[in-house]
Amino acid sequence: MKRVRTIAAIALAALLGAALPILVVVYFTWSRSQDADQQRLHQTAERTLQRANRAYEAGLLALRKLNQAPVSGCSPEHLRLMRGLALTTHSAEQVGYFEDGRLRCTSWGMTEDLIPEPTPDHVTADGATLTLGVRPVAGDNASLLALQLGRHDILMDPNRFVDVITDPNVRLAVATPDGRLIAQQALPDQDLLQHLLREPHSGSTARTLYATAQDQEWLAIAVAPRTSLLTSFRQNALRLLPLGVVGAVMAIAAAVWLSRRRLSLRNELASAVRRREFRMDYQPIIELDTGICVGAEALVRWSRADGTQVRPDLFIPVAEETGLIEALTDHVMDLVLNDMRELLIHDRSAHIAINLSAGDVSSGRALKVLSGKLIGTGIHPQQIWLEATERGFLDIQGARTSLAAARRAGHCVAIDDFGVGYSSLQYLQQLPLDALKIDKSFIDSIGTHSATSPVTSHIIDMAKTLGLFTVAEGIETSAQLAYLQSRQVEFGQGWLFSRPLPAPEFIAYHEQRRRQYGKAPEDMRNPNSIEE
Ligand code: G
Ligand code: G
Ligand code: MN
Repeated sequence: MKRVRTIAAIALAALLGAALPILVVVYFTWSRSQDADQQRLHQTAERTLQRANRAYEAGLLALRKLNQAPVSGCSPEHLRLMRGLALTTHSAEQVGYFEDGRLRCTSWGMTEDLIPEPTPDHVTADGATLTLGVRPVAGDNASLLALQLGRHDILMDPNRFVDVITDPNVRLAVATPDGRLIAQQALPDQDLLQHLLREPHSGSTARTLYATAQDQEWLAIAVAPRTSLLTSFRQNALRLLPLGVVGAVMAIAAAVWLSRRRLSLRNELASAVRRREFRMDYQPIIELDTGICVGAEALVRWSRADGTQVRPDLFIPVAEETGLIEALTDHVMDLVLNDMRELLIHDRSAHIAINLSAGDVSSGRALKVLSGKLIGTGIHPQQIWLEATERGFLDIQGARTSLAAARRAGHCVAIDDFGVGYSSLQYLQQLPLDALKIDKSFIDSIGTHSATSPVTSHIIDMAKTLGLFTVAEGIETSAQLAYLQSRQVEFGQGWLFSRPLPAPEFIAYHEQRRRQYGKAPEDMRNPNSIEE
């Protein structure tokens, strides 16, 4: 069940981890595409403006030449000149000449019909006039634009004004600055067009992007549907998506790797517990006053099949999570009793401290198991101390019951890693304890500052007030030792004395210390011990 839940949680994390890079890429691609398209559209509007101006100026140039030519109206030279300019001016379809308000002749020749001079729709800044929807005298009857200056006019195809090479999805329009439409490429949204003619600006709607460009003669409008945005988005996305995919794959790989490591650690731990692949190290505990080795703390060691060591602070939490801790604690007890039986029988003042996990403490199960295992070994319960961390006291009622039972059975009970957890003084007072182990972090602070951490001193005072004896953990320097001795801390362990040792080495160490410092005094024993 736990496994299924872990896998589900990991899968969810992997999914989120994978989705995030892709979403980020999509978002950036989208906003990049939108910006890029808007910019491109604006450039298109600018180019349209230039195109309109070129067409207009070509017409204007031709008109000026005609007006300045020293020829009499509709003379053969005049007609020839008009025909020549109609042919050479790119945007011109027809050139015309007015006299007395009538069109008298054109580049096609003399006019029979008396066509009146049109009423202009617009006057340009150069003083030329524009008339929309004019039909030529000859040729097809397309609706043209008449540009007139003086007596001459030029009929132009308005499409020349929007003759810009661009994306086929982009539609263009050109108008006068006051909003009179000159030409358009069938804009899909005529309402939008009207709006832009009244109020030129750039922007977007749900379905389109649009941009305008303007100078003193013309207003150019470019409109693109968002579908074209989508294509450029797709192109951008195609370019960027591999990045997102790589990110996603990396996230998934990391999640899978972590989960497999976690799951494989669980599986490996389960089989290690089944196969009993653990052994114990023993870190000597020294009476600080005399230097005698009074016992050791048993520390579990797991060497994997490949020879690598896993630290207990890594696998103990996993064992606690998976319920393997009970079997592991049982195994630890077997190992300790087996390793230390001879030493403990030989030296009744010696003890071994066993670490209990939180579950072991609150359930009280470990104690029953221990009592059963001790029967027939010849080891006194007084020689086995139990260490419980503050996490074991969260269930204060359960802790009190099982600790009291442990003391009744003759064991000495210590609170481990004191000061780093969340135990309150009130709890401490309520618990039936014998000893307090001062965490290494408080010992570390001794002598490193000009004044020793007041907390360390406080913890020592507190232990004394509560009638507990103290064990200092992680003593590394003689300065620390001197301080602890001056504060009458009873016991200590640490690299200054010895690292955790395999059983035979610890037995040798213990023996050597005994010879060096003499026999342990009787009061080294558990104050609760019942003498036989
Ligand atoms: O010496 P070492 O690095 O192995 O200790 C790491 C931590 O692992 C210690 O703080 C101790 O609380 C925990 N630990 C060591 N051995 C045991 C054990 O046998 N049982 C439990 N529950 N914890 C242990
Ligand atoms: O159960 P507990 O948390 O007390 O376990 C003690 C841990 O501290 C073990 O991992 C042990 O190897 C480590 N240790 C013991 N003495 C010293 C010491 O003097 N210095 C350092 N750095 N670690 C120590
Ligand atoms: Mn400990």
